Amino acid sequence: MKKMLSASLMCADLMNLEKSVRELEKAGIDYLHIDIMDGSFVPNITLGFDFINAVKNITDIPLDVHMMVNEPGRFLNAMKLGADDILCVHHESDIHLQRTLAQIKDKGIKAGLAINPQTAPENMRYLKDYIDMALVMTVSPGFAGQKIFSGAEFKTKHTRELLDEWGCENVPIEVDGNISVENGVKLNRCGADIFVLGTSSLFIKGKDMSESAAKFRAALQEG
Ligand code: S6P
Ligand code: MG
Repeated sequence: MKKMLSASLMCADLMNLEKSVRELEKAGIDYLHIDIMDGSFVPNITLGFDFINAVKNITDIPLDVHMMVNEPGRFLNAMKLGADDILCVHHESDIHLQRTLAQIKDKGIKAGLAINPQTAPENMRYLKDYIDMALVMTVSPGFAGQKIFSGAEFKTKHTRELLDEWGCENVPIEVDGNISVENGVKLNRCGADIFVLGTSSLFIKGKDMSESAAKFRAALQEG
């Protein structure tokens, strides 16, 4: 599977967002990762639906929306997303997850299913026909700048094995949280496909984003 980079916009300079998006286009970033929080599912509030729609209007880079909100199904009509975009909801956030994932797919958007560090990947089994991407959280969600959790590598590997066993060889695994070059290389070996890049590797003061992205890609290739 093609390895892809997703830039976490909550880590960008929000006062100069369009400039950052142009730099990310130049850097050949595959997705723009947009974290939506509600202050309840996670103890923080970041970006919102108007932000998503505004970004959508200024770039062709596909969006990778990470919903960290309770009952995300309430908000599916608030976002203008298309066939290349991913809308990812959390296993822990919705007791009618099957319905929510089916509704996302019915809208022609790619559906992602995210699991927190403590959630076993086996929980995705009966929803396997409704997911286009599995997001393995490598930190407890809510904040940038955290430390990767100790089970991240084993869990990524286990998730890959299960997806393959279920016939989901084409479903990519995204990893999100403290994806430094070093952690990215390790998780790549465990079967991760999409890497969310934030403060650990891409949004670093004084560093050129094209150079950082190229360095990350080269490290993945070297293995
Ligand atoms: C956090 C959110 C993430 C962060 C990203 C930041 O809950 O879901 O997408 O924005 O992890 O990256 P870093 O390198 O600061 O951990
Ligand atoms: Mg995220």
